[in-house]
Amino acid sequence: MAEPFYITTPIYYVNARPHLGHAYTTIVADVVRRYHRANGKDTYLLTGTDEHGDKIVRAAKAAGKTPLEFVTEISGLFRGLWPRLEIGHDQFIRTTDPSHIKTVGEILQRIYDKGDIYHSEYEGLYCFGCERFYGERELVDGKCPDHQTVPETIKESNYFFRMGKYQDWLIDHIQKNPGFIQPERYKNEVLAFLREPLEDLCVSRPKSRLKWGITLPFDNNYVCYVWFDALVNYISALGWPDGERFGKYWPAVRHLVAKDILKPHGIYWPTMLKAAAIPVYQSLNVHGYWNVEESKMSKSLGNVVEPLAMAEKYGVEAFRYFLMREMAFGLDASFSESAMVGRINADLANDLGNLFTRTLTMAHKYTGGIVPSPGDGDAEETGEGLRKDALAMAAEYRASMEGWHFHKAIMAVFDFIGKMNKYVDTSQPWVLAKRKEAFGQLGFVLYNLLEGQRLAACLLAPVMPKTASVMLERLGMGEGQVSPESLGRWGILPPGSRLGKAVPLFPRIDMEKAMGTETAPGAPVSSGPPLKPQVDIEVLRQIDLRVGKVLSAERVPKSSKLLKLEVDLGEIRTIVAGIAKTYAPEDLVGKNVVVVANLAPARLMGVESQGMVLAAVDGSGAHALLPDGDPPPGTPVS
Ligand code: ME8
Repeated sequence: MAEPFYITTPIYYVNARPHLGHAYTTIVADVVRRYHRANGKDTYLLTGTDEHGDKIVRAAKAAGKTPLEFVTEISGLFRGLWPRLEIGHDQFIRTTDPSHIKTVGEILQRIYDKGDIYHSEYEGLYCFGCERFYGERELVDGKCPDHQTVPETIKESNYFFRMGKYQDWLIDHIQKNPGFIQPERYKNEVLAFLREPLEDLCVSRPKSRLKWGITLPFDNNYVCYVWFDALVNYISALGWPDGERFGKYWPAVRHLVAKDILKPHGIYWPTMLKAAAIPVYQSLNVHGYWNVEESKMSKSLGNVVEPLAMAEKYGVEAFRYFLMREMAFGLDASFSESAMVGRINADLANDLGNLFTRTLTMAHKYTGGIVPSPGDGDAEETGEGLRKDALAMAAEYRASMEGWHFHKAIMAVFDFIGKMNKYVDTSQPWVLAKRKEAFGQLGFVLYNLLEGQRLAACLLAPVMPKTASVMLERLGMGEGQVSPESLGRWGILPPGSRLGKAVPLFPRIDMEKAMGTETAPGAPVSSGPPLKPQVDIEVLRQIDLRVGKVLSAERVPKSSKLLKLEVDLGEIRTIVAGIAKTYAPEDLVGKNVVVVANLAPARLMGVESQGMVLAAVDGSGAHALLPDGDPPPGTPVS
């Protein structure tokens, strides 16, 4: 029976549309799934949406919808996005699914019956943005580290999970199972946290404050804390306790998350499982954060990357390739469209694409479009090197994929592609083709090149499935070509089989045109990201737009994107705007801009921004809206 391999993504909050970060995690899950499936494992990929809690209620209200209407709509955006990014999930779970709600109730009841959930009065510091209590030592300068707001002291009667009781067990488990949390730095982070006494976890919210949640089975006046509810998705999806899939895939599970949710996954979840007497998951795999042009991705900076827009502009395969190649798993990375275009041109169009067309064109010209036999060449003369390089590369690739070092695996393949390009130059098939006595040699060289690309295609298939499929089809391999044997062996391509015609795999992108308004050649035309859900006029009226006159402007140190402006709105505000790529500071002084005047202040690169300048944002930068005439500062915009 095939070894089970269960991989999960976080279930994403439906308070906002999917962005680059969500796409990255889910693409990684898909790449891992495809790799292990090609290696003969029985894989199962779970993703979904996290739909309860206060955050969602507030977002639904702002959109003028009921929570259920709202979550159904946004959840649909996530569900609809994944197939368009070539992600093949096996299941999409929603925390509003009745079967999930039932399982959460059963787990709560089980832990309660065991005596590990108790009722108590609690006074603590509560961050409404995070929907949780904070301990003093978790705050930074007395503020929530995520929201930069001072938490409110609230006193409430609530239910608590005896998490502290499992602290020693958890430390021991992490130490005895080295791959339990990886990479190492995140394991160390969890262990560092566990050096202090672990407090019990508040797992309820009174219905007087929050109704949008799962009612506690033992007290109708409370709903379940959203994290306790959400984490259970990983087993409710499999039909815990006696579903067939649960029996098959649990606990062979690899959870995949970013560093923002290390604590719930590294501490709450294993202790919850332990308390409920369910085997603990196999591993937690944690990646870093994508920034955009070195700034944190945020709505207020207007730099949120829409995955679909990128994939439509540059092609899904190139987008997947860039994300997997650019980020070292575990570390932060920076996204920029120009870096992506650079990589597409250098790696995909030049190195891979040219090699592929060059080789097929030569094979059609010199061997009549038939895979030649390698046997007739002189290995000494032409170098056994390529075969050895290929096998060493395949081994390095495998070790890197198994260790979640995806960028290294890809680098190994592209290093080999570079070697093949050099091999063409040094072996000079066009010279061999001129000498009859060198025909055996020519066949040997061409076979090596074709077989090398067959192997490269198989190894790149998890990241770029369609490209790999086109390559394999042109190389004369039929459907279902990526088998466990095909990934580490040489000599799979059968001599005598017919080759397809050369096709350009990745057209070169004109950087200037692409970064302007034009779309890349060959890519479907996109007229900007899809429209957001409709809002009621009342929602719009809540936003106070004003004319402001820019009094002064300067660059924000260490940022290529941000300008710090002093703006007169009738009162003087400091506003940080992501428009430094489009405007020199002196261009803006004396200009009128449109400002969102009632936006909550936010810190950007250490500067408090007290509003937001409206701008049209496209691939070339952010173009501020500059009203005509000279309306006085503070004039409302409607
Ligand atoms: O935390 N870079 O949902 P969420 C990389 N519902 N990955 C990013 C990212 C970035 N800048 N931003 C987000 C929740 N992500 C909970 C999870 S699980 C039981 C409940 C990705 O919508 C990354 O995977 O805030 C991160 O962990 C996740 O989105 C957070 O998604």
